[in-house]
Amino acid sequence: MQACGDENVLVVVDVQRDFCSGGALAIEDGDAVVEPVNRSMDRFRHVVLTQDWHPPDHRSFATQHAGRQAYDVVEMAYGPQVLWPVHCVAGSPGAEFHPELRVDRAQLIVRKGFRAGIDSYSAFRENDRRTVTGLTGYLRERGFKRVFLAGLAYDYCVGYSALDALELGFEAWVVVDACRSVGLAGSVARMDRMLEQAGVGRVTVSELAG
Ligand code: VGL
Ligand code: ZN
Repeated sequence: MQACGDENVLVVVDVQRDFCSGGALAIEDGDAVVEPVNRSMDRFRHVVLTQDWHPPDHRSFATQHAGRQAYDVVEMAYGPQVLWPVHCVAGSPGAEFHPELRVDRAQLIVRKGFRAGIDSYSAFRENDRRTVTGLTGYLRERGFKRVFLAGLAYDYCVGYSALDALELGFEAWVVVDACRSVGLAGSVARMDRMLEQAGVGRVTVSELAG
């Protein structure tokens, strides 16, 4: 799988302290993505990073819902929403990228989830499916055809970004060994199924030819 061409871009999703060990929404083995993500970046000429970036009163936080707990699901105006522990608060240490992530390779950093009322899993469109981040326009304007995705978490932000990439007219590939999952009930199997049905490709880091 050719990676280095000018039609290919690697989008590295949310490799931030709060999703790694000791973080507020620590993903099991989350730190383990840093090495394969850095190795993937070596294969690409073009890299974009995303950063989950929430106000302290974000509606995806369980603390904003009286009587609810983290990982409960509530109905929002735009549909069901998982409630998360407070995480990736804009400007806080937990929102920083993992210290070993090769941030210097990024040509663009996209922040998402900064509107208090809407969560954003996809790097392209927020959970209401109408509010856009601007990434589609950026990637189209730069002439990219193929979007590769890696990072955290496979079953949420990586997966929904891949589905959107495809729906918005790009080819989409997930670099599977450069991702880890949150792993709520059934979430990994559900995302596996959605990606397969949509036609998102799966590739490993070692299959990426630079
Ligand atoms: C994410 C839950 C809440 C992710 C972000 O990056 O997958 N998951 N915010
Ligand atoms: Zn978040």
